[in-house]
Amino acid sequence: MDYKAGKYKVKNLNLAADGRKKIEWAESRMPVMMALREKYSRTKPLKGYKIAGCLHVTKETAVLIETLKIAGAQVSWSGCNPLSTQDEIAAALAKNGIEIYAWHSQNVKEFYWSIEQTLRMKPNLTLDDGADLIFTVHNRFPQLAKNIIGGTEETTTGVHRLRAMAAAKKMLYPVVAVNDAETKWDFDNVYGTGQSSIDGILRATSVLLAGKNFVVAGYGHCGKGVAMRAAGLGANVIVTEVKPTAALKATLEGHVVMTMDEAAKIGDIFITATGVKDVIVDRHFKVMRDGAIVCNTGHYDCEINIPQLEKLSKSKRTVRPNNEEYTLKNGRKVYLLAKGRLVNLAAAEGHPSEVMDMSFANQFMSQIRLADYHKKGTKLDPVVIDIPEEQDQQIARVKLNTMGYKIDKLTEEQEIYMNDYSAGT
Ligand code: 9W4
Repeated sequence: MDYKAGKYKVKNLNLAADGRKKIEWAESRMPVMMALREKYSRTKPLKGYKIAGCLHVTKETAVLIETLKIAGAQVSWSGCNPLSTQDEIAAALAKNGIEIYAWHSQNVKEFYWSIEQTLRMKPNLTLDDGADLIFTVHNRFPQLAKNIIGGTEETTTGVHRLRAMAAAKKMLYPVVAVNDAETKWDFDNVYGTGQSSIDGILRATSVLLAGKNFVVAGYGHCGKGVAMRAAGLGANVIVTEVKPTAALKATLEGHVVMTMDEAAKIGDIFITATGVKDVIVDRHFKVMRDGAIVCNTGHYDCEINIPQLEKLSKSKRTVRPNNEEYTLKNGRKVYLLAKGRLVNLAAAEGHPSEVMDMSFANQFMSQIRLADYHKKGTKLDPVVIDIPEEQDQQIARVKLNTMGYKIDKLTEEQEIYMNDYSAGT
């Protein structure tokens, strides 16, 4: 471990060169962040502001952190999940003078120790993914809240917890719900999860998808993205659902819909994306084809009932990284990927940088907006704040520009026509 009090604690500073190459790769794929960096490197709107951040230490997050610094902020960071920290990225950031406390496989005590270190600078802004930093301030260091203008929160779960806290009037400062921006959740879930889940399956198995029966459980945004990409690779997509409208959408997208009891008998590859437990259980495993592949891309690892799979099996062995072969008592083999945890994160690299580009542009712009409110003396209530529609449109516009696409603009006459209710049909 490399440790310098008040500066960093990371696994190994010698990994910095490798980490820097990965960060540079992410930069080359994150044009919106780079455009924002260029713009705000001159005006430095975050000068004088201290930001404590608690978010996955990845190559994309490094681009966010360094952009905050270039915009003038003093930054102190910890990871928000001990399994997501990439030690080479943490090393590269520490080497570049970023205050950071993060290493892979931290235990719970080390995890909260790291968060505490980031609070020693007495931040004016917080940045979260999962709200652990916000909750640490509220529960253990509430006196710090008087210096805090506001915070930003990245995820659905974090925003959910914060709304409950705001309803109970327990929030000490306002927090922007970054998750609820359309350029965040829609792109993360559909295109990010869609591609990275297929990526995880391919890295763990290297199977051909064309011609396979590919069963997607749950046709929410994530399931829709995975189904779309599997179909694009030539798989026969089968969707299982409990919600009639979602199932109907799946059929109109060209997928076949059936119950899991039916799909279990004919599927070659199964992926769960439902958010509920026990989607694939023992009666399904019992009827599966020999060689069936089973994985999960939902948030929790209980969608596939692994204890029941263990019970049905006479032996198991690891055949490839993130791929365990279970030999059932009926003689058939079932392959479980990434121990039923999120296959796109455990077996691949999560959302591609191009997708994180927009999520983190929302984080960055929200931090700037909070600082602007402060500069103007606007006092915000301690509630959950939504991202304004203009920010979504602005980020999408910059993204399109960087991709080289131009779009049309309404003429004045068209605007009048659109808003005129007197003209009739
Ligand atoms: N990563 C994660 C979580 C658990 C986990 C093999 C089984 C989320 C969002 C972003 O949670 C994240 N468990 C693992 S690896 C692993 C990784 N294993 C190892 O055995 C347990 C996570 C956001 N994000 C992207 O999606 C892309 N860049 C980002 O910043 C990152 C990580």
